[in-house]
Amino acid sequence: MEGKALRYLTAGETHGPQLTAIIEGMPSNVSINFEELNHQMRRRQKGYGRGRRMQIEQDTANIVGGVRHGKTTGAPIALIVENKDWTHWTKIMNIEPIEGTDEERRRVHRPRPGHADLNGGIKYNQTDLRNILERSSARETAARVAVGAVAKQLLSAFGIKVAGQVLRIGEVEAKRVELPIDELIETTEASPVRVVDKDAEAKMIAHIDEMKQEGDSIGGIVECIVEGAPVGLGSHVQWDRKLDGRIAQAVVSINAFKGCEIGIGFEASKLRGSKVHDEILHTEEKGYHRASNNAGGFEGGMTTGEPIVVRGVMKPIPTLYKPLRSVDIDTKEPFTAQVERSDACAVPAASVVLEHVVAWEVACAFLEKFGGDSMEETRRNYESYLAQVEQY
Ligand code: EPS
Repeated sequence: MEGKALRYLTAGETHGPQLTAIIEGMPSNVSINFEELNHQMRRRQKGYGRGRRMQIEQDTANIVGGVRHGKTTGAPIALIVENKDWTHWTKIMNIEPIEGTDEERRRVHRPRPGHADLNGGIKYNQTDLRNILERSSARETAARVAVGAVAKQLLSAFGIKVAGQVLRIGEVEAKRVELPIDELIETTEASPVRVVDKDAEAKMIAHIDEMKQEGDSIGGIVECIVEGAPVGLGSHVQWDRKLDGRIAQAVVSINAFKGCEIGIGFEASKLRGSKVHDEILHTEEKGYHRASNNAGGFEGGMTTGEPIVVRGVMKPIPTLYKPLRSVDIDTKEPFTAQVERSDACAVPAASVVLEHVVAWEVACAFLEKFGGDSMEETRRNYESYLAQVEQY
């Protein structure tokens, strides 16, 4: 994080009073549309396969610092997202010491396979695994969407648009349809599983129902597309300035994500070079552009000016109604995990999270390249660069 033009931190527990995020480095005079911000928050809550918790929460991102009269001031932006569920957890999550039995304290001593429970318990020397699971919960992605939604508003002022779609849920693969970005945004928004392919949509819903009935969960593949980013964001000169590498780190940091692909990704391993690399063309109207976009908008860790295409793979949610074997940390005896409230599938929501973490990384690279303490300064720098690109 050191040295980045733009950075953020989040804090807060899933059943605590709120999630908190601080964004540092946003220039002044970025217009903030609160309705749009909360539209993004609501998008993350939707999706077929979500559990009972989402009936409790109605997420809004409240800005409590760094914005005045609808515009950023250049000061750190502080955002809070309330947990409505907190009212049921005031005793259990109290910051003061509490009296009570293990049951009353809801002490967790049975680590769930696939969660941070056991490793976190060992590492932080906690005998109550709640102190791990409260923070490792994917509830934290609400804060990341709030932060990414601010980044999206910066990008949108420069004509950069971000969309997402679901490509796979468990055994069901959706056909990948190329659509203009606005149409992609509209079509996926109207789908309960965020797909364009209607045949796949029905099969995915049935697949989620089947998993739910069996007390199981299911993962999938989600894709994010960023259109309108100029050539030259990121850099080939140093490993940690390669923007595709930074995006991969951000993607795998999303709860339950296990991998990332850029462009045709792993598919490139099967094809010969002449079928993979994107030929370079030049016309008066478009300037430099590519005959294809297998590279997903990146060469040498820098944007090519073609759309950025990023995919992430999400494992099935590990909180299962169908228990897996584990060991009690008190007794070291085997047990099969107790039933917990859970989502059978959160892949549609994860596609919204993916959009926001990718948007954030692009916004960081954008401000690293163009700098500026105010939007006016950033815009001058951006436009002067575009004029240079046109001359090249
Ligand atoms: C989550 C478990 C569930 C999900 C939660 C992520 O919450 P709870 O433990 O309260 O039942 O609903 O997701 C969210 C709250 C959210 O906003 O996405 C987990 O263990 O990761």
